Amino acid sequence: MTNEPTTSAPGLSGAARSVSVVVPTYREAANIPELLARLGRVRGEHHLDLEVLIMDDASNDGTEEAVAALALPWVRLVVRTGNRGLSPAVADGFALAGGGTVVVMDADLSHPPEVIPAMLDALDGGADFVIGSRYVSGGATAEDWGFLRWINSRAATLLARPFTTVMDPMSGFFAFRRALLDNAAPLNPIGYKIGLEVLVKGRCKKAAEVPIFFSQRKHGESKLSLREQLRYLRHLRRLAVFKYGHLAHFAQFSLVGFLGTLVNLAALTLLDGIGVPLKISVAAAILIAMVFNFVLNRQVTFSDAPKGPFLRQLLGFCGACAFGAVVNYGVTLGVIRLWPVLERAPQAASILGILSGLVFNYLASRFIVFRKK
Ligand SMILES: Nc1nc2c(ncn2[C@@H]2O[C@H](COP(=O)(O)OP(=O)(O)O)[C@@H](O)[C@H]2O)c(=O)[nH]1
Ligand SMILES: [Mg+2]
Repeated sequence: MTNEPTTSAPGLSGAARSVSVVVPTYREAANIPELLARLGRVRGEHHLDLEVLIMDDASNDGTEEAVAALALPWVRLVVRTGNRGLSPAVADGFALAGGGTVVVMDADLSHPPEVIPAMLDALDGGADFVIGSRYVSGGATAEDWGFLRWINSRAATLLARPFTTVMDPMSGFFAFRRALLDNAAPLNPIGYKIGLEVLVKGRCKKAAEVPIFFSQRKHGESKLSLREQLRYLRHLRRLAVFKYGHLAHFAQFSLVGFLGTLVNLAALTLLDGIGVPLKISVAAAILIAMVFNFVLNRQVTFSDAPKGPFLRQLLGFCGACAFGAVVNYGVTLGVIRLWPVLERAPQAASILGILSGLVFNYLASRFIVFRKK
């Protein structure tokens, strides 16, 4: 590729602003005419050099005919057959986008195209990422959105907090300068939230939000499934590792340890309740919790490590934990020896011991039991 000057250089006032609108579609034929009519109006009224890339996953529902019938020279339909999915479709759109600014929006008319000029203004004003936002003042969602979907969206938003402080990071309506992608880490769009992926991997510093009224989709149905929501959790995990490295792994390891404590207590309660002798209940509960922790760490925390033989890895993990217990013991007693006043409050020393044991367990797990290739 050559580096020709374009009319889209940021801040080049007067020249038409060049924009590529990427629209992922699957079975949206009924929405295409109105979407393109409204985009066409925005294009004309604001004198935008605007192209639309419809990234369709071979819907075979009349989408191709609907686009062909309108015969708009600024609209391009790409029918994809491989690597299906919303995020891959959008990522392919990025690669084809010729405009200096990229806008991503849904085809189902939930996202008002009329807001695009305001989004461009925000970029001109210094923002590096602009969101069409439901949750800033002036924004709203359609009335009959349903409580479940609302709470769901809110919870998902809260979970994204460690990565961004914007109010609506889940939005599928967003804009950024295409050049942002040149310096971004490789995108790994595994889930629905490609906007969040760009925001984090693009290391955006100044995100802005433009309020939108998020309408109920007019035709067709949503493809957002429960499976997508589980993939969202995996997506968050990857972003956490990208942004926080070891700290993210350590946090997961600690969370697993906390859950293991609950499992330990629950197992003890259960076994004791059904009359198992205490000495056996205590030992069995510890064992159950250890296996629980092992499995979760193997499948989740250290899923990036190659899976060794199950039993051998389990023994390694238990060995690491046993050493961790020794570290805990040593640190606790050491701290008490250092500050004899703590003899009356051994819990304080014990907390330091537990933390040291945790860190030791983490290091042994990460670098010995679940080491990466
Ligand atoms: N290319 C492509 N687009 C998709 C796919 N799934 C959803 N979309 C499009 O992505 C946008 C958002 O999807 P939608 O079902 O409305 O999700 P919701 O708004 O979260 O309910 C719409 O324009 C869909 O047509 C897919 O697998 N491939
Ligand atoms: Mg939708």
